[in-house]
Amino acid sequence: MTGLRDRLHDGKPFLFSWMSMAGAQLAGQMARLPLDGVCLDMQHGMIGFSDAVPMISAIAGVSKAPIVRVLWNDPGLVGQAFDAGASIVIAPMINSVAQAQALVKAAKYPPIGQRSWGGYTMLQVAKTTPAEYLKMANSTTLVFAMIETREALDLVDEIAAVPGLDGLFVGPSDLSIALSNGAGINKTAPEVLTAMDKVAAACKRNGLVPGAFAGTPEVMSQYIARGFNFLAAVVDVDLLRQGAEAAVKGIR
Ligand code: 3PY
Ligand code: MG
Repeated sequence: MTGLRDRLHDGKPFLFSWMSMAGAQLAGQMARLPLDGVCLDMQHGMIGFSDAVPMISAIAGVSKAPIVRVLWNDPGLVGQAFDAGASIVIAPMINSVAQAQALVKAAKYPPIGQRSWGGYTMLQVAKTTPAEYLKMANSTTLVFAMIETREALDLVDEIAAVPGLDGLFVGPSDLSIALSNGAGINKTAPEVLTAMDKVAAACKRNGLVPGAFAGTPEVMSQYIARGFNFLAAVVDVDLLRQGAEAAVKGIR
């Protein structure tokens, strides 16, 4: 998407919904919410590739950013998500410089990486020709490495310095499990917030966009206060439950 990179670098909160459920109709509705994009969670969600293709088109169809969190840092999956029209790919569990370099290699065309050419839906979504797409893709499609382990945290400055990476994305659930040695999930535990300061500083030093999964307004406002601006704000399943709870509150 043209303008997306500048929008993410302008520092203002870029808030998106997080989808676990499959369905193009549902994705179209989610894309109409007052948010900036929709992320398909293909790691822990119930969304396969043939589900994702029409969902991405439905999101792009209302000029919102289609984002995909891929199942794993696998070059095939990263290329496939971009070929299907994703504007942003988030890859889980990036724990070394080599893994971050492999991610960039899969996500960017030469001279930055080695993304393989092909795919038709990306051209339909971008409404452009192959020649134009090739010219603009390295700057209009963005790739985020997830920081969610102790190893990643220890190496966060080195990972952030990998050329071609556009941003870091904190997975606070996994990070809190790691930092508490498995004791629990706490997205705003003091050690998690301290770790997030380290991630935000690494982003700042390297010109990367700082992102994180938030999921609730309380968590989100704490992350925004720490400099994060690319944020998963709401989750489809939670919205349904919260809506139903609000609808019957006081009645039963
Ligand atoms: C995490 O918090 O670990 C994530 O991967 C985001 O859901
Ligand atoms: Mg995670």
